[in-house]
Amino acid sequence: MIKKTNLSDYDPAAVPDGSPYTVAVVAAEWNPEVTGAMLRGAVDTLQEHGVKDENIIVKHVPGTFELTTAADLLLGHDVTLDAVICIGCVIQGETRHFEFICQAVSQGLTNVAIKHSRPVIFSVLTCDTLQQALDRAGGRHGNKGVEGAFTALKMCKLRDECA
Ligand code: DLZ
Repeated sequence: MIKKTNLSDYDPAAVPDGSPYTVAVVAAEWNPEVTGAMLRGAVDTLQEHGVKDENIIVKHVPGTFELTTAADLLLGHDVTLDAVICIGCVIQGETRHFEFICQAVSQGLTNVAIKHSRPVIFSVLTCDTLQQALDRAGGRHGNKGVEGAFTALKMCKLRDECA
């Protein structure tokens, strides 16, 4: 049987020291009870792993669709930025908007990461219901903002190793 793991139950000792890094966290304002909890989880986790307060840059964008532009602008503006964690929550509605936003942001963030050769973390929930999202924003399925933070630090370390 394959063991299912919840990344929020991570081993803190396996996360690299964050003290050398500058990390931006961008959160979408749609579904703020979800993205706010993920943002807090991400920032708390970065701090717990040694990222200095002055090296944590928090920005907000109107919706998940805007995460791509924000990540590109931040990485283009600041060459000392080591990673961007992008936090959003898209919930299926009556129209096909959901599909277009999810497709655009997943492809868009991948493109931005490759363009700038720096980690861009996809902390975007794509859910059928608000409850599914809350379950993943500090609920029974952990906090995907927390997972975004330690993923960012692991990717920063990998980038250092490849320099
Ligand atoms: C328009 C829209 C819709 C319908 N749903 C969501 C959503 O569930 N989550 C989210 O973050 N944003 C949503 N948006 C807004 C888009 O992301 C975007 O802000 C607008 O289309 C303007 O570009």
